[in-house]
Amino acid sequence: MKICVLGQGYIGLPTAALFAVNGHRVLGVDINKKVIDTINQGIAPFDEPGLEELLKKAINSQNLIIKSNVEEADVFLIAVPTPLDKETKSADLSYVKSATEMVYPHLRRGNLVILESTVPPGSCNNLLIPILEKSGLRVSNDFYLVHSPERAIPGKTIKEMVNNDRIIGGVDKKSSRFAKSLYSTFVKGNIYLTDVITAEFVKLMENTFRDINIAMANEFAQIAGENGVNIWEAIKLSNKHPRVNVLLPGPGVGGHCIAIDPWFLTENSTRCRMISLAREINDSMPNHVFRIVKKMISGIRYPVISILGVAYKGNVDDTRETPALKFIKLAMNEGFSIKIHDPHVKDFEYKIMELDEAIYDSDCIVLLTDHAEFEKINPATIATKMRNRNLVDTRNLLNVLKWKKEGFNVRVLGCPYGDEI
Ligand code: SAJ
Repeated sequence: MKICVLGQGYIGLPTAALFAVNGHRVLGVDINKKVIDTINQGIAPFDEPGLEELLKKAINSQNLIIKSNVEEADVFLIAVPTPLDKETKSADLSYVKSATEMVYPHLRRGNLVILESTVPPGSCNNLLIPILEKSGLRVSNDFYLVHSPERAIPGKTIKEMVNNDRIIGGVDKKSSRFAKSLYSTFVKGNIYLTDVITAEFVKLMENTFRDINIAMANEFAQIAGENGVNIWEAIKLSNKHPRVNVLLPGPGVGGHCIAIDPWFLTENSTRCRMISLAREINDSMPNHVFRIVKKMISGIRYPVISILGVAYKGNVDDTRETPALKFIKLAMNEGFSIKIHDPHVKDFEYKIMELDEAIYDSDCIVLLTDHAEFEKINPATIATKMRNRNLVDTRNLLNVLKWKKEGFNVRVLGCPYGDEI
């Protein structure tokens, strides 16, 4: 099959490479010239374990080429971003729309169109079909259409793309079956078929489920601290119950999915209370962390904070929707100086420094991201370079005893003061 994959980002690129190494001829399309050149040289434009190796294999097989224009193909797969319009809290479908506009002039009888981008329920029917039918072809009669939402978690994208179960929602059974046979070339998980709107809804439910459960963990963390309970220990024990699985608290929810998708579910509804409340709780976590920091270093004039980690989660270089940004803005608004270290992130709104520079003359380290590198930091070498020895760990990542031994005053999110072990 010839497959044209529109969008060469976090999902489109690994998907294109997986199809290519499994024998399909793949044309990857992107609007960014720099991304096109980088990928064609076999270099991954972002950090993802195993991606560069897979990409090299795909390029060497001569089954993958990246260009800026769509061409005729058997299958068109759309994997472009669907950001949140922050003012209206609704999906910005402009990229999906323009990708679909790029497809329809090349659409031929018997083609399959797959939408992988996350969209509000009804988007395939209301937005995609009318654009695709400008080709003069009719959906179901002349071409096939499915929504097959991606489910892979950044950091394990390739493994999960291959091994996770997949949902395919077609406009009709023929569309679903066509897509199933195609994905079966690399998906080892089960493939479940449904209708298109159910597939759209299921994807949003999954991420909303996670968001609500993280909000619950964040609320538990705040109550635990007030009650003299160590939340990390309490979660560990709760999760020994066979039907309980409490997630972990943190400085807030970031990333391109969980912090956004719940709004796609609520945008056409007037009934949503829990979903928006969970968003509110998670969005308020940077404020909570900042309150902890302020209390810890109150009285210090011209306070300097060193932030460890601005990626939205550990071991990735992605800062989209990172809660670190809100924390930084809150701190700067109150006159705090901020120095940032993140071993994964290259581009960010603020300067990223080496560890030594970021902690030099600082009054407090605030760990926001659970990068593995931070566990290896030796507090003894840090201690002498700081102006005051304070540490706030929002991920329960560090060995508190070791830091205390070096004279650090330590606070861990969700723990009463002095009980962070
Ligand atoms: N987080 C917590 N506590 C937790 C788990 C996560 O605070 O217990 C935070 C993380 O630090 C991060 C945010 O939540 O800031 C989201 O991280 P994540 O690892 O939960 O999820 P994503 O956004 O990287 O990927 C999610 C996944 N969805 C689900 O697990 C339901 C992934 O499977 C989806 O494919 C992806 O969204 C997507 O693209 O939709």
